[in-house]
Amino acid sequence: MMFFFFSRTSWAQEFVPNYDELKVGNYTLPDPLRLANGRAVTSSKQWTNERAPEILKLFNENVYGAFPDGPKSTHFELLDEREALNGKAIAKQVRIFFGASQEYMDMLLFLPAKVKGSVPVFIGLNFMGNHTVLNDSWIPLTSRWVSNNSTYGISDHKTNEGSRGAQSARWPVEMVIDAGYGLATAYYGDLEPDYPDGWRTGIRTTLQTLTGLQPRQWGALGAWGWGLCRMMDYLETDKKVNPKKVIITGHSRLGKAALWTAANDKRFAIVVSNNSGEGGTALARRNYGETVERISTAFPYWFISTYATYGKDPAQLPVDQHMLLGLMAPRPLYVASALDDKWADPYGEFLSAYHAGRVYALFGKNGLGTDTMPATDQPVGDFVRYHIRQGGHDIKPYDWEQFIAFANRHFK
Ligand code: GTR
Repeated sequence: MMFFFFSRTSWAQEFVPNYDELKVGNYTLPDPLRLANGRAVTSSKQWTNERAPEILKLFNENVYGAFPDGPKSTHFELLDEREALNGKAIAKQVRIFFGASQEYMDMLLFLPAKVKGSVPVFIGLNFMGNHTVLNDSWIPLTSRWVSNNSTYGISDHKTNEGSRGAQSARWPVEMVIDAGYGLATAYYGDLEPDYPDGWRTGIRTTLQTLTGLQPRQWGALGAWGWGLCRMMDYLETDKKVNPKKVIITGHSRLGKAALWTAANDKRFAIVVSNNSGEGGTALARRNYGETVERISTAFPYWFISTYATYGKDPAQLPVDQHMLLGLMAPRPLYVASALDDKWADPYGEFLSAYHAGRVYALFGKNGLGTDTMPATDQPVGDFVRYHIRQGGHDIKPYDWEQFIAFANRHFK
């Protein structure tokens, strides 16, 4: 009894987030446009050849860990192909084998049935299994470990029929199809189950020989993101997909994973972060909502252990998140916040997007175009775009509408 009591009073109750803008504290951001040797970065060429690799390495060594290049997936099994959404879409289930191994992930891909030629595709991982994205009986239930969830009566880490479509509000498949886009998703638990010891059964362990990395050399965010690259390997082979027009998306922890993936893999043409917060788009040096100390204590396994050493003093971090966003340049980048999602520090997300604008400027591209936080539901910006919508930590149809309009604008 005593034991139980003690474990409950650990960090969870001690951490009191700051929600007072006046108490955020002063900070100086590291300069994205200055090389480690002190020289200024004045051209896009210098950025691409010198500064971007330097920054990528700093994130690798201090925050997320390694991001293995491959091996690319070349072995795919089409498990099912059928009409969906009353004939509006073609749905494919593709088993993607990692490199030459027998380990795999299962992708669910929707493509507009009526569009001729190849289409742009939104790609993103889901939290609860492919069967939770759309309520349709042909989508197999995931057999992997899932989080327990009292709403759906999941108590033994095994999913059930009752959870079909549980996440469909976050995945407006029909809206995406009607806009002429495809949608590719997979369960993040296919890569690594989301709990502290998940690495033991996830790809950080099972693919050790293939990646040449020890589990501790990367984190769960990297493992999840690496799966997005393997999905991309498949998309590059599907004639109905335009692989030059793939938009990488992610919500919350999966938004963090999407950003880290896009930083490493330039095949993703547009990058969309939804409510990704600390370790995603929010500036680490702002003490507002979740902090480096809190996230690296609550979810140490998402990162490498070095990250936690900055918990007490994030000013020592050689990077901040505006530099991660700079690594998206010159690709169009959308950063979405939500008004009641204070934990994610919406203003810190905005500022990060704002400061990434200097990198876009090197490419002659306009970023946000303002340093003033916009009003609710009033998106701003050009190549870097931002909105804060009303409501809480979630992905809403409003968010998707903006992402689709953004992709339309940049792909036309
Ligand atoms: C929270 C975590 C956030 C965010 C969120 C989510 O518990 O503190 O950083 O990742 O989970 O993924 O929904």
